[in-house]
Amino acid sequence: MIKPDRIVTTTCPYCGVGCNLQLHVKDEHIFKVTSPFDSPVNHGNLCVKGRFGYDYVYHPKRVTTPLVRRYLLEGNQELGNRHDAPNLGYQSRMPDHLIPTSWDWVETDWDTALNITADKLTEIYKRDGSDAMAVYACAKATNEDNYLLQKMYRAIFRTNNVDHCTRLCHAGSVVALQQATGSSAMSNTASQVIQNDVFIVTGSNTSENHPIIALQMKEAVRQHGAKMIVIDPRRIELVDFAEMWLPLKPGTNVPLFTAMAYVIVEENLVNHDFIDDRTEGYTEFLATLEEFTPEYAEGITGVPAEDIRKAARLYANANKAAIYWGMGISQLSHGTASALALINLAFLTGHIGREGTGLNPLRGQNNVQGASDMGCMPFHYPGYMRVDNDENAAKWEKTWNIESGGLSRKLGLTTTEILSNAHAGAGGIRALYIMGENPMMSEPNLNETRKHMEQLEFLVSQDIFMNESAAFADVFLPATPFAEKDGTFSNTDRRVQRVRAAHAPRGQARVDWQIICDLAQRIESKLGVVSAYWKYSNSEEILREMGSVNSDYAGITYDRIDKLGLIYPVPSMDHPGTPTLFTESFPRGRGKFHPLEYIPVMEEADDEYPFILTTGRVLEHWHGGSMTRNSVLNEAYPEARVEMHPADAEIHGIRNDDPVTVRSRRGEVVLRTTVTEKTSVGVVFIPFHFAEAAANILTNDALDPQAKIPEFKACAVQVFPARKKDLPNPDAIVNRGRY
Ligand SMILES: Nc1nc2c(c(=O)[nH]1)N[C@H]1C(S)=C(S)[C@@H](COP(=O)(O)OP(=O)(O)OC[C@H]3O[C@@H](n4cnc5c(=O)[nH]c(N)nc54)[C@H](O)[C@@H]3O)O[C@H]1N2
Ligand SMILES: Nc1nc2c(c(=O)[nH]1)N[C@H]1C(S)=C(S)[C@@H](COP(=O)(O)OP(=O)(O)OC[C@H]3O[C@@H](n4cnc5c(=O)[nH]c(N)nc54)[C@H](O)[C@@H]3O)O[C@H]1N2
Ligand code: SF4
Ligand SMILES: [Mo]
Repeated sequence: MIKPDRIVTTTCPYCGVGCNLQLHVKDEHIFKVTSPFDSPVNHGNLCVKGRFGYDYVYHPKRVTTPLVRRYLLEGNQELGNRHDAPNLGYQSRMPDHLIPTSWDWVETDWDTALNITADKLTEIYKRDGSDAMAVYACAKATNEDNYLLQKMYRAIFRTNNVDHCTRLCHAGSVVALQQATGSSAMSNTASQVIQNDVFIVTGSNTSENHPIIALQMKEAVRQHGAKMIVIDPRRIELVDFAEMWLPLKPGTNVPLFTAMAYVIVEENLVNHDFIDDRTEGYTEFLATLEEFTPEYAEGITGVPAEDIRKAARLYANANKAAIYWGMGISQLSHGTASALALINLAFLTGHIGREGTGLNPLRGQNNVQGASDMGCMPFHYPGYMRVDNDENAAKWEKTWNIESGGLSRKLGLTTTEILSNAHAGAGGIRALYIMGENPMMSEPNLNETRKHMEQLEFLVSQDIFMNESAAFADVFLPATPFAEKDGTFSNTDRRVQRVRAAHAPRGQARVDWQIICDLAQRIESKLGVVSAYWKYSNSEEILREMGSVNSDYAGITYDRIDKLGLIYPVPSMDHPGTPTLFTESFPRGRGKFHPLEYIPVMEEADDEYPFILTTGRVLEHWHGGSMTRNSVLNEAYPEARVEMHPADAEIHGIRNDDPVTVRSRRGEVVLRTTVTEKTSVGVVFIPFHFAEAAANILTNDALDPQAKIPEFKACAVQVFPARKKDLPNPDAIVNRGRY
């Protein structure tokens, strides 16, 4: 047995569950990962990613040297044409027409890379002003990294064009929860699921995407007698443990959940005390319920009316009931309405504000909760303080040593808007800074996204891999992954936990927040200002600065969160944390009912495009694949597959493993078929992890009008047999790239 030099306790870099990891380090390498049995979140359990998925840290393709394009060194603008010229490595598996094969990367030192970055950003800012500047923050990076990134853009470039992948994720849930309660996080912790008598899991493939929470859900059913209702178009693994499964058609959440509300009202299962004491808008809501009979919903959703009645009774009659949800609610052009439909149910029954109840949007990325808390959003400073409020702005102006009135009060652009506004001329985004995101895999309609990327005048990528988006960048700043940095992540329970470095950065890579501080000072000196403070000696100082204004984090110190973390709000140094929200009231006062109407998905199946495509994830892979496809996990799931129901496969003469072309109105991909009853008739599923058959070439970029989240969960496609030789070769890249 290998004896470790040291064992470092830290937090998993993958999903929002936030499992505690012990990294076993020998000779400056992690060689094994275990988990402490007393960890509050996962009790020693880990999924395959947490246990085995750390080796991307050492992958030969990791970039650990700053890179700039040759034209920037030689000052030759001609070479800066994004459209042609030879391919020079660092490329991805993406089809050729989607990657810029143009420019030459040159390895350089930090001084050169940062000076060029500071020069270009300053030049563009001076010429085109705040509105030309934008930044994507990173839900993989720490709270400290993210806080400083938005500080740099707000304090120096005076813009609120700051956003991150939360926009593509729980944006619908966040907007709905804000409107109805005034808060946007999970109301209860995931581990309270064992206290539920009844719980609904909807739009969440929990076993693959929050595996350790799924374990607790199964425990709730098997050991504590809870009844689980799964509402999902796919036959996900949790269905095996469920009391009921309601397989609704994609995009029909509003009629289904509103019909449940209809039944609860019709059968007088409502909690009148809760409605009187804690809510408003009930009468207006009632007035719109009339049309949502279970029979009407059956016609739209395909779920038998009797099942809708039964599910409504189960949920309403429970003593303690909760709702857990995911992307099947949020990622629709009516994502906000879908989440509001769930919130209405909790208000009707009073299943909120107590332990073992609640409204629980399971947050996805390891630190998406934290990046949002840190103000990496276009409408909010850290702590969800609106940017268009003078009092809030004044607090941050004081903290950042900025003249009164200096911070922008103008709401910024969202992720999707930032890219679609990339153009020359008035109001155009000219410079984009991306810290650890991959829009060229994660945005919908990639052929369109590519056009936007090409419109940028200057793009900085700060990442650990040359991902599909960094291929468009002018400068690449090599950051360190979780294993090489200190800081904190905030998980889906709002638990703030420590991240600890296992060893020093590889090569010349630097910690994200240190890159930002260095760059910010160079930019300030070029602009001739010295305002905000950038000289931190450790990451805790950064968190303390943020917590001095954001009261949710006021009582959080590294010492206090050393072993167990703390669940915010933690308003003072002696406060024990707040696992259950809304026990007395909602942040907006009363919870607000919202009347809803049914709006179909933007693109329904028709004769020409007869299948509905839904996209999502598999257990072994992570999003655009930068991490997991550069890991041993890729061997467990090496290629893109489309799932199709046996009945559809038979009609179309498609067998398991056959290559097929999947085509939408926006593009096409070729991949192998998995014939399975996991998907339903008329619906095909593609995970979006595979650049060589990128699901987002197909998806629709229609947005939810309020949350601006794209409709990743439904678009119309054709599926037809393809030739084997048209299948992409997932290994092609290995020979093409330099790393
Ligand atoms: N292995 C792995 N785990 C991950 C991630 C990853 O990439 N890989 N990503 C993380 C992130 S950022 C996130 S946001 C979470 C996402 O976790 P999930 O929300 O579980 O994500 P998806 O895989 O998109 O699955 C969405 C579920 O919604 C269902 N669905 C689709 N359409 C509808 C609909 O119209 N109504 C309803 N009610 N359901 C529908 C799908 O069938 C599927 O079961 O996972 C996190 N965990
Ligand atoms: N079709 C379809 N598209 C979707 C979705 C879907 O369900 N279907 N889901 C959407 C959702 S919910 C999400 S959250 C988005 C995710 O979209 P993205 O956030 O764009 O995807 P990731 O692949 O997680 O990108 C993270 C990047 O951060 C880098 N990285 C990792 N650790 C660090 C670090 O410490 N520092 C820095 N600087 N970089 C780091 C990784 O190498 C990687 O390139 O995708 C969205 N897109
Ligand atoms: S459940 Fe999430 S946090 Fe836990 S080990 Fe798996 S990926 Fe990591
Ligand atoms: Mo997400």
